[in-house]
Amino acid sequence: MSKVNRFDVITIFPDYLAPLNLSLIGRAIDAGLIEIGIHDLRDQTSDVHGSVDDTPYGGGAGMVMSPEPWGKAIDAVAELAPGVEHELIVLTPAGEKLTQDLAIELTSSKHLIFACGRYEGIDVRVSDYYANASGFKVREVSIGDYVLGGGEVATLVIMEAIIRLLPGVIGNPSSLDEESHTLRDGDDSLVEYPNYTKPKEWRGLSVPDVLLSGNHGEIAKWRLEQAKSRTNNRPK
Ligand code: JCH
Repeated sequence: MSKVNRFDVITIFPDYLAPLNLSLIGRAIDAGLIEIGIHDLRDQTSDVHGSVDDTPYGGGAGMVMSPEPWGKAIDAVAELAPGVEHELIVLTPAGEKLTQDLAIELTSSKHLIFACGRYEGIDVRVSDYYANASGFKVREVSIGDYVLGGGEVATLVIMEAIIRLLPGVIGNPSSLDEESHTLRDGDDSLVEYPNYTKPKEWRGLSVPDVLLSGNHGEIAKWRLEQAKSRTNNRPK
């Protein structure tokens, strides 16, 4: 299966994406596993002020991002990955919720383009236009039911969730299918079981005896029970 190898992010705050050069993602870039481009939306404006927003039709508070700078920016970054399908991710609190299953699905895309709005968001005709443009797939995505100031932090979250799944990015690939939200009980995904490491006793707290028993069957059974009770007792 083909995997993502190019990400482009369009934003009016390119510095917000600086953390992409650190840690796991930075190493994936340095190793040549992925390419990332960060693009300033204002580079696509023609007026001296670099205007990217305007008042909403129909009235109401706040400003809405104008469609044309977005159209120019998206057309330009699409040319950076010729001959593959472009998947445009528009961040919005109203989008499809990010889950581990969605992150896994997005690893199959060859070119992901993240549109990071600000203000009250982007004129919806940008999503509508590219949804009907040949060579594009469009998704509106949210990372959870709370309101951020813009799409940049949501993009960091989604990119990290995807990139750590790509072959070669994590040293120990078996740690991927054992972890939180991939542990399964039949069809249901479970949260992680609790972890312990040395020392055996710390500030009066002991490691459960079963984990010191060397009995791998009992350990697996205990971990599954812990994961189930944590899943069922988690608030909301
Ligand atoms: C965003 C905003 C009030 C939007 C502008 C662009 C994503 N999960 C998640 N939470 N928040 C976002 C997100 C993504 C992109 C943008 N804003 C700010 C503020 C709005 O309506 C009341 C909509 C927020």
